[in-house]
Order: sequence, then structure tokens, then C-alpha cells
Amino acid sequence: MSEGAIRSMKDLPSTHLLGAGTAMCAGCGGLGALHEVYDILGRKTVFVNAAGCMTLLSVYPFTPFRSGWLYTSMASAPAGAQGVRDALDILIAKGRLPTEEDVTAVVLTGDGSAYGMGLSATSAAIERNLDFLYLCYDNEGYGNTGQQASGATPHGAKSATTASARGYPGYKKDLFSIWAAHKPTYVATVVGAEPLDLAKKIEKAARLKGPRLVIALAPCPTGWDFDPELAVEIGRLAVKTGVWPLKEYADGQVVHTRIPHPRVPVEEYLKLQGRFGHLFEPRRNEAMLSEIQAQVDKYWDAVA
Ligand SMILES: Cc1ncc(C[n+]2csc(CCOP(=O)(O)OP(=O)(O)O)c2C)c(N)n1
Ligand code: SF4
Ligand SMILES: [Mg+2]
Repeated sequence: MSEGAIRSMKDLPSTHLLGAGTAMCAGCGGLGALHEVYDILGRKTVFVNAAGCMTLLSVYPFTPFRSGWLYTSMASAPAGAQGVRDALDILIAKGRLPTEEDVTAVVLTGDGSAYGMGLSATSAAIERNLDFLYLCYDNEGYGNTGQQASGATPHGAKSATTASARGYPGYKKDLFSIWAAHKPTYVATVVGAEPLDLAKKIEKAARLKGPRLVIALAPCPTGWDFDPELAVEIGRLAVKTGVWPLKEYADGQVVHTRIPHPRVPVEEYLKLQGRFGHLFEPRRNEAMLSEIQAQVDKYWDAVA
């Protein structure tokens, strides 16, 4: 349909997030990934959205999700998805919802919920073999409340709660492996800056049933302190440096969907972001830079 023919909301393509983004930061990598995901999943979904930046998309009584949308507390989105799934199953069993009109329960949360506050509810939902798709946009911190460190914050990054010269002393949790250890149906990592890889994985996840996770690295200009126009470049560098491995888990096997070769030095990724600025100014922190590079090398040595 040409744009000229659009006269009402009903004329718009059914898979587009309506007007989403007006309340968000320019260059938001999480929103970029969500747009790409929504273009594929579309309207046959109910989004169960824990508190975080993406809840700002919906301002009562409006939401850009042209399907269902449910707000939950940070810890309980998978429990919310269970309620949605159960309700749909009851409606189908009673003949009040035709099977062909069934929809997918999609949990949408940031890393604060996915790696931390909601992990217990997630683990229990996988244990119950809940049929749901979990989409985590990972901006590596509690972005909505000012980028405090979360379980996804990388080693050495400055955040609102780790502002010392050393940055975050901990190490980013391996959520991919935590999920895979539960033996779910599917787990994948994506980034909006690699849209073909993302599309293949979302299409695959959409065809499957059971617990499925897609973690989208979400370059965050505000929290990571970079110019919004660099958002795509930073997403690509995360892959080219090997910092963000693109991979998937299914049937007990982990497969890397991109193997960066040769790998770009990690500092090319770090130096574009203010949160790592203390590793370069006023003088280079060689020990920390070498440690971060060594961690990435160790990961890929084990893959080869
Ligand atoms: C139990 C609880 N603690 C704190 C908050 C305040 N809060 C709202 S959004 C948010 C940040 C969530 O971080 P994340 O899940 O990573 O999403 P992001 O904000 O980065 O999009 C916090 C701490 C809350 N809503 N609930
Ligand atoms: S703080 Fe980061 S994740 Fe949140 S809307 Fe802004 S750019 Fe996106
Ligand atoms: Mg976050």
C-alpha cells in the first residue's frame, strides 16, 4: 500500500511499531533491535514488559504495540507470561479462541531484569517448559534509572555506581550459558547492527515452541556515553572485536553464526565509549586493556 492510501491506523502494515521512539534517546540500540524484531513477529504477540526504558514506549492509554501489552514489575515478567499463556490456552480449550488466532507471549525486559531481578522467575518458567519468547535488550546497566551497574555490566566500565578509576570490578554474567544450562528450546544472541543475522534468529525462534531467549546487545548512547550517530558502528565493532559473539543454542548444541576473523583489537570498540574513557586518559591503563583483550581471546581460543 502506498503511504498516500493510509487513512487510519488500520491501513498501516500490521507489523510496525506505531510512532515508537518519541520518548527515547536518539540512537537507542535497544529500540533499533526491537523495531527489527517487531517487524518480524508483528501483531500475533502479547508483549509482557518489565520496568525499564522500553516501558516508556507505552503511555496509558496508548501503546505502539499493535497487539497486547502488559506491564509487570522487574522480577515477574516470566510469571506474567505464564498468566497470558494460561489464559490463551483456556480460551482455546473452551473454543472461544480459534487455534489459528493464537498469539505468542513475548517477555520484553532489559538486562537488569534478565540477568538479575527476574532470573529466579525466568528459571522457574523454563523449568515449567513455558511456551514463551524472552527478548532481552542488553544495554549493560540499569539505563532507565541512570545507568547503575547490573549483572550485565562489563569489567572496567564506569557506571553511576562504579565511578571509581577502576570502573566496574565484576564481570558480565554469561546469561546465554545460564539459559542453555536449563536445556530450553532456543537461545540466541543478536545485535540490531547485524539485521540479517537477527532476522534469521527471530524467524527461527518464532517457529519453535517452549522457552526461547534472544539477547540483543543494545548500544546505549546515554549510558555508554557516545555520540548517537556511532550506535550502528559500535554494534558492528562489538561483533568484529569478538566482544559480543553471535551464536545460538538448539538441541543441546551451541553454534556461532559469525566467527570474526581476523578480530579487530578490543580497544577499537572501547575507545569510542566514554564509560571506558578512563582506560585511555589521562594515561593508558595497559594492565586493564590487556586483561579485557585476554578475556576475549580466551573465549575465541576455546571456540576454535
Ligand atoms: C524492584 C524494583 N527496583 C527498582 C525499580 C526501579 N527501576 C525501574 S526501571 C529500572 C532499570 C531497569 O534496568 P534494565 O532492566 O536493565 O532496563 P533498562 O532501564 O536498562 O532499559 C529500575 C531500577 C523497579 N521498578 N523495581
Ligand atoms: S538510556 Fe539507553 S537504552 Fe534507555 S532509551 Fe536511552 S539509549 Fe535507549
Ligand atoms: Mg539495562
